[in-house]
Amino acid sequence: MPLKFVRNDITAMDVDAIVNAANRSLLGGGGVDGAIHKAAGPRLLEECRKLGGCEVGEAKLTRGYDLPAHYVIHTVGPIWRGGEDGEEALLRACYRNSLSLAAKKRCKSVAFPLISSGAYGYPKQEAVRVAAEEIRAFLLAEKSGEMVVYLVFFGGEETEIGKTLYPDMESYIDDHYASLHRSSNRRAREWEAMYGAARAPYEFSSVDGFPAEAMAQPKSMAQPKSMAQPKTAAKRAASSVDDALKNLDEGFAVTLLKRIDASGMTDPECYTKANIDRKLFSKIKNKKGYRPSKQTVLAFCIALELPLSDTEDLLMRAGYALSPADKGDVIVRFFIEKKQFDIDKINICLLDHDQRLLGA
Ligand code: AR6
Repeated sequence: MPLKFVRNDITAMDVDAIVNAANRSLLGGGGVDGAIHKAAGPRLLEECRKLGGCEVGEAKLTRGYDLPAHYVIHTVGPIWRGGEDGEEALLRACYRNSLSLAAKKRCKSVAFPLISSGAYGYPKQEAVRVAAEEIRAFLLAEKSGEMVVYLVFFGGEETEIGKTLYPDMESYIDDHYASLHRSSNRRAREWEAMYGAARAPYEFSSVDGFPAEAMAQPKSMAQPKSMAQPKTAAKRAASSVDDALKNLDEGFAVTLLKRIDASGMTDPECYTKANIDRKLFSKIKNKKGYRPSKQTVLAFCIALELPLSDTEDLLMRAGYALSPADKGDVIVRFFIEKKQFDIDKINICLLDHDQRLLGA
């Protein structure tokens, strides 16, 4: 049921069906169409010849032949003519019709390229928005809840969604992440001058608003063995540790479930919005001591539209913190501060910056 953004050559994807951005003849062409025909071998063209072409917005299915994918769904995107020619409705129809063909064939995994966004000139970030909206709407309505849909970005393809929709994002990253690295480099140089390169520690300066715990400690601050505590003091420390353990805060799973109840969402509404599949959610809910990944925790925070302080609390309960040393964290923090909780937009910005994506 999740929508996943990946960078890949679609012909290499081992899924039930890949979608081809074809032309109306269905007899092959350049771009992804050419790549699919080349990888599938000549039998694909033979089958395509029997299909009698395809109208814009519609979709037809063939076998995948030499491809790892079992099927190819051929759809014909609109040519971009400035946006006043019904392009968006036609592009939406491409995704809808391809997905319903895939569902009819009981496909559990489908991969799409960014239809129309190459030779047909559809502006890339608009093409991504339409694709993500249509796929998500389909997945929300899907009865079986089993399909995984990939939106495939090719090579270094960038959507620049961050730069265009959020022009202040790059300067935010620069202020919170790049400046940190600049100052850490400066500190490293100072240490090098004093102690030589071999001893220069990995040290961060404090950065506005980020908790001190998120900062790495220089190795030189670790307590030497000779400073170990005497036995009685150790005993006292042990009993106070026991006391402290008795008063442990609620763990991640309990807090998450309470927050879902408080939000008014059902569990499936929440994990779908978080781009998490049912299996993972039930692991979190039922498996005692299960520790989800940081990206999973953040996905729930975004789905629940939590403000920064609550996000930090939920992260902490799973043993994580937002770090200024992590570009992905800085990007997520930017969206939370802006109260922008669209996980697809966040993931596309993360992908543009080569960071790990939220959710499944
Ligand atoms: N894997 C994944 N995505 C790819 C691949 C690949 N191997 N190759 C290209 N893309 P385009 P369109 C991306 O031009 O705009 C053909 O000649 C590419 O970066 O393939 O719908 C047809 O026969 C872009 O994001 O398709 C039609 O005549 C996306 O696929 C016409 O082009 C779509 O680019 C269709 O044009």
